[in-house]
Amino acid sequence: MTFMSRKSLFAGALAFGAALTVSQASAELRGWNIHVPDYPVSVAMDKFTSLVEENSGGSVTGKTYHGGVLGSQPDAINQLRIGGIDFAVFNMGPMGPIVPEANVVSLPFIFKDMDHMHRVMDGAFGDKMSTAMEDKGLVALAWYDSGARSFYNTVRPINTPADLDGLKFRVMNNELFVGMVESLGGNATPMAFAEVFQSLKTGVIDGAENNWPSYESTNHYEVAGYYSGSQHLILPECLCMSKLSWDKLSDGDKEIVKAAAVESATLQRELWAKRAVKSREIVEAGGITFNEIADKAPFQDAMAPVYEMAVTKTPILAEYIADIKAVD
Ligand code: GTR
Repeated sequence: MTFMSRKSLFAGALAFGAALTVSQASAELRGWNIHVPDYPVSVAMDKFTSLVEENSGGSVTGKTYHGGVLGSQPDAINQLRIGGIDFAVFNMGPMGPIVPEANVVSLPFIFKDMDHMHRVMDGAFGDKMSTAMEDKGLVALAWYDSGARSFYNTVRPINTPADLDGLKFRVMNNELFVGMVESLGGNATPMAFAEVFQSLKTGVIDGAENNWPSYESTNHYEVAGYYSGSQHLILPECLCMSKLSWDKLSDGDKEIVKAAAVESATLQRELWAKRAVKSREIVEAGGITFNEIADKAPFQDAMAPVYEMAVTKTPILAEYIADIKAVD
């Protein structure tokens, strides 16, 4: 064999190797996640991909890109719909602009508590929501937890709606949340999650709202030390797959993916419960001022225009609200 032919053989082998890598890489499902790698959502998503890989004997593989490196949630929802990313865990709050039916879970105080939310989402209502999402290209595989969201800010404790007066709060991308803050007398600005820390620090906003784990994992507690237990939103999160990616799977692989998602949700809920306690301890040790809100009725009463706005825009929500209320 001449030097030349050995060289071309080597080049051929390299090209073959590269082609393999490319095709393997394109077969790997890409997952979007906004959270840091040790967050309950992130650990559960890693469990999901490892179960899928193991149970499919490696025919389906996936990797989750944590920390929001693939962009903000509103962009990622659109990316998922067109197959730019294959799976993701989305908070249902910013889902409303794409799936109007999803706005029902973004109605403040719609769920009595976390257990009630689980009973609703794990029952027939969850299936109804999945159907609405599938019509928009999103296959809901399982429901994750994200606790209850409360207001926090840099200025003062909130005990009554009047305490929001003159304060500017970041909200997630959904006009219902703008309505929610404005109905309480505050100002609201939709903003990407990743921008909140800097905006709190520089005074672009005075506050935001979130659950204990996100308040802690983002370090927002270091710059906005008044956390008031309004618990106005209990939002489920969805482990979703792009319908385009889902439709490419064999029936057997679909079953494997679905089962892995459900198993990962069980883990996520366990991790969530522990992290909520731990995060609260961390922020309290970090010196935040927490107050319970003794009387939540004025906050709840102020939400009437938000419910009205939602139902006027999407009349079927009247039925969905009744569905949720009918679950004990
Ligand atoms: C978190 C949630 C994220 C994101 C974030 C936010 O609690 O898990 O998906 O929605 O809140 O406020 O944007």
